[in-house]
Amino acid sequence: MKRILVLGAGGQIGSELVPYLREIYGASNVVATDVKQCDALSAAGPFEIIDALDADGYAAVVDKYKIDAIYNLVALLSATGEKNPQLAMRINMGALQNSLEIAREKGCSLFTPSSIGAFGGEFPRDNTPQDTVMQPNTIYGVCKVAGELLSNYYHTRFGVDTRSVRFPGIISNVTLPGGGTTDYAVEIYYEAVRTGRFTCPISHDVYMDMMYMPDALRAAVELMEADPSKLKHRNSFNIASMSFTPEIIAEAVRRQVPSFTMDYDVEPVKDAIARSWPNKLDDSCAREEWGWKPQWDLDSMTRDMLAAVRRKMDK
Ligand code: AKB
Repeated sequence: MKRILVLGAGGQIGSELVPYLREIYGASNVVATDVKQCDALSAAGPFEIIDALDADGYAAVVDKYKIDAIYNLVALLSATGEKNPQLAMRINMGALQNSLEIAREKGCSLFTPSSIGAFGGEFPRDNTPQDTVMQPNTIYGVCKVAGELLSNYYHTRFGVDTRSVRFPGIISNVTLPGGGTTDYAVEIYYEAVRTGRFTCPISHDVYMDMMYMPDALRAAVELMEADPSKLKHRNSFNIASMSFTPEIIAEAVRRQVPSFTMDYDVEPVKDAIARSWPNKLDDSCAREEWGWKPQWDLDSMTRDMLAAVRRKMDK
C-alpha cells in the first residue's frame, strides 16, 4: 500500500483530497500536513505541521512515515500572487524545490498541480493545445511554467516520478478557495443561496475552464496511478470538463433559482488575468495517455453545489 503525504492539506483542494485518498488507501496511510493545525483532517488520520520552506522539517516527516508519494498543493493563487509577487515566488517555488529534492533523495513520486494559469501570451485561446506557447504574465503562472519544466527535468535527469495536471478553476463546497481569479464561480453559489444575488468581478463574456472538485480529485489520483509506459507527457496534462462565462453560469444558477440576479463590478486585475488564460483547453492527450474523462457538467454541478451549500447554511 502506498504511503502518501499531502503538503498544504488545509486548502481548497487538500481538504477534500485527503479524505478521498484516505478512502482509497486507508486513513493511516495518508498523512495530512499544513503550516497550521487542521482539526477536521487531524481527527480522521495522521496529521503533522510542516512549513513547506523548512526542508529539514519536511524531510523528517517523510522519513517518520516512510512516505513514497507526495501531493504538493502549496501555492499562493493568481490574484493574491499579484498583490505580493515576491512572497508568491518564495512560497510557490520554495515548496516545489523542497518537494523535488525530497522526492529525489527519498525515492518518492510527486504530484504538483499546474493550472490554466500557466498559459499566457499569444496562444490559441480556443481548444488550447497540450503543447503551445506558454508566456504567462502573472507570478503564479510563471511559477507554474517553471514548475512544469523543473518537474520534467527531475524526471529526465534524476528519474523522479513527477506527474501533474493543469487544473481549471476548481469549484467546491468544503473549503473556500482564496485569492484565485476563478473564485467567482464558487462565490456565486454561496451568494445565490445566501442572498439570491451576486456581484461578479469578471466581465460577462470571459470564458474560462472550470471543473467540479470530484472530477479534479479523480484526475489527480488516476494520473498518479496511470501506467508510466503510456505517458508521453508528464508535467503537465491539460484536463477539461466545462468552460463558461459569468453569463452562462448565472443562467445555470437561474435554472435552479429563478429569482437569482447578477450584476457586475469588474476588478481590472482579475479581469485581465482571466482574459490572458485559455477559453477552453484541448485535453485529448490526457484522454489518450491515461484515460481521462470528466463526469460532471455545468447543470449537474450546479444542482449539487446549491444542495451542498444549502445544507451547510442550514447547520
Ligand atoms: C486561480 O484562479 O488562480 C486558480 C487557478 C485557475 O489556478 N483557481
